[in-house]
Amino acid sequence: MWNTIERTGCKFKSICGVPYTALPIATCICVQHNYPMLIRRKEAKDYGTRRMIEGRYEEGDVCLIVEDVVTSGSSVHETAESLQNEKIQVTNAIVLLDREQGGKAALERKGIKLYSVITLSQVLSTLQRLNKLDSDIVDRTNRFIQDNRFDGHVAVNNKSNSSSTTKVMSHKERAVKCSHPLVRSLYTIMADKESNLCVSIDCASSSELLQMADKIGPHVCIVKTHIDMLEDFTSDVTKELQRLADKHNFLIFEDRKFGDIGKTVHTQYEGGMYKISSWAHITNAHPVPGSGIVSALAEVGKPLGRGCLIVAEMSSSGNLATGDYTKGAVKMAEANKDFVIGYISQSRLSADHDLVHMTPGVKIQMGGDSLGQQYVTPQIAVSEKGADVVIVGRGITGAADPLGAALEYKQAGYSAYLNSLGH
Ligand code: 5BU
Repeated sequence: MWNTIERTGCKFKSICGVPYTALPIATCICVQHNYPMLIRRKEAKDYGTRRMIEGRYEEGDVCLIVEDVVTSGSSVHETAESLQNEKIQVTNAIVLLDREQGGKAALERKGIKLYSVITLSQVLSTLQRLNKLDSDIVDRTNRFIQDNRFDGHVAVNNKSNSSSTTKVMSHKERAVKCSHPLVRSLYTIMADKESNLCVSIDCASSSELLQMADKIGPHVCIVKTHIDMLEDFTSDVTKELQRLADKHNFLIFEDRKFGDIGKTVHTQYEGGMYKISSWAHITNAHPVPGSGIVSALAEVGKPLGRGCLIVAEMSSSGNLATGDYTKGAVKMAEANKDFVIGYISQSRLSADHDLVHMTPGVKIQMGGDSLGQQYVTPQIAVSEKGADVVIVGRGITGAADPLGAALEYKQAGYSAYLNSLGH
């Protein structure tokens, strides 16, 4: 919680825990970081001189509120009111877990910005990804949260209130409504990190790959690899990559582009030196061998909760993935949604919200390279080509300042997404 407070950069003079569960948390933070602690009396004040707020404070002081769980936000608000009655200012609150039932928005309406260490969707998607929670519980929990949102102090049933006019579904909505758990995880990450950016780290050195993933990881929803480009591969690289994926909350996409008969791809996906299925959340396949490729990869990947993208279109000039080939690819994905989570595409191919469209060939400087790659800007990829996720390689990894470039691509891709929602 302290790390989150520090990251927000918010300034305050004292700290007040919402009684009672947050009192020990506030106490520890105050002791460890040397802040005065204020205590709000919860009991009704029945005799005159007793103050509702105990501790050392002056009029105009700014106090940070600490809470363990926020649902409607009413406990935080009550504590803020007691402090404000003493002319203590409250503009920020920190909570360990935001149950995402409207508390954050309700507090914001009262002028209090709520920061959370973790949200309930993050908890659910993480536990599900690690196979610690089955999808039935996740579905029921998501449904409960959706149907029990708070507006002020009144629970609003979303079903009777769903007068949404936007045609494009938001990441948040897709995080709840999509059927594949991995897709829900992906959209949860995208919503939480406000990023529809996948960075493609195509390099020959393991340390370069890991350093770049560590640096750019906080700003992307996916890190894409070509693991067979590494000259010094050992299984430690993929272990470390998984650690970074947990640390920075991104998914790993091994851009293997399987393209052989079922029996062969089964072994290539599960075994060999790279053991791709054991560490890559997502991989992809060419549809050219027919649907046997999907069945074979699914045999390996489905029990592990993995997902596969079908390469339905390509970015390189003169490629043959067009017309009926692309149509066949679209059908193959739609018929195998238990394992296929979407497409690598250059246009919006399916109206099915369960299928993610990821688009490579993206660079702010349009044009191409000398070997046939063709680029469009992140704006065009999202708003004209219908990309849900933009895949950027050299635009970021080849920049003088890869972190600065990643932030620029993240901003460009995300604002194009917000525009598509009509925001
Ligand atoms: P670039 O550096 O942004 O050009 O890298 C693009 C990445 O996406 C690279 O790893 C390609 O292998 C990958 N890619 C692509 O560029 N175009 C395609 O149609 C497909 C994959 Br499929």
